[in-house]
Amino acid sequence: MKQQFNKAIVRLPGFSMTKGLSTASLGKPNYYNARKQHAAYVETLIDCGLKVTVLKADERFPDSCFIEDVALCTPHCVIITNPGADSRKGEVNAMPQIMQRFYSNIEYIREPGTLEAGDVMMVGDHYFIGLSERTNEAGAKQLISILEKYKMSGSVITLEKVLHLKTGVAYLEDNTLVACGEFVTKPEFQKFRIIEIPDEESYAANCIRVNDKVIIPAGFPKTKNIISSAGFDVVEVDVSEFRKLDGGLSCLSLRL
Ligand code: CIR
Repeated sequence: MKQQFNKAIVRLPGFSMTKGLSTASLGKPNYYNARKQHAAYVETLIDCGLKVTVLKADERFPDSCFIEDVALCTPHCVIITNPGADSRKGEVNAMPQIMQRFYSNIEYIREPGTLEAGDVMMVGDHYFIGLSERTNEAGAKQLISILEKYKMSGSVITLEKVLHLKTGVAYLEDNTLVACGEFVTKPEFQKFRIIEIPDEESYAANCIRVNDKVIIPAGFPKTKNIISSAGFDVVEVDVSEFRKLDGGLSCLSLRL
């Protein structure tokens, strides 16, 4: 069954975003441009039919606009994560109160488990969990038991090069994956139709299917072409300021 979303939750970036974690070597993000880009991102989600809850910026946590990492939304429960990055651990404290508006079942990943939901890709009621520098085996194991409690399932994928699983792969529904680099040849993914993103546009592999549209980052013409030619309705959003912090399109929202 195709996943339909009707809500999204985002958190505005704060001035402190300039101190966010980064390996990108693309310079510091410009806060004012980031706010403009974020507003356009929210508009795009609204155009895709979502009701968007916009949380205020939390200056204590420079990476807190990447809200996808701190909660995994499933149709049956939400799992509040325990980020692997020390500077991000405190981001989760605000989440139970926010999520109780949307969920009656709230679960938690606890120490020694760490997990960031950018490492989790939903395919129907199965969840692929990337083992990364941020998500460890204990975290993945806890997540799998929680999923099983709600009659869902999970399995792990080991990452070699990228920050998060969804940095390099996205599920577009219809048995179709967008994948780049190490994910193109993963045995676990061979049962899917794989749309391969060329290495020079690898950033665009982090895209999201939201109802009838596929949202991709602006500035990646080959990706736009490839995904459109595969039959999807593609919309572009400029998230270049967030790219400077290794953040992709998916990281900026929780979709439920
Ligand atoms: C971080 O390193 O945690 C942030 N600067 C970027 C997080 C991006 N999130 C994601 O890929 N899911």
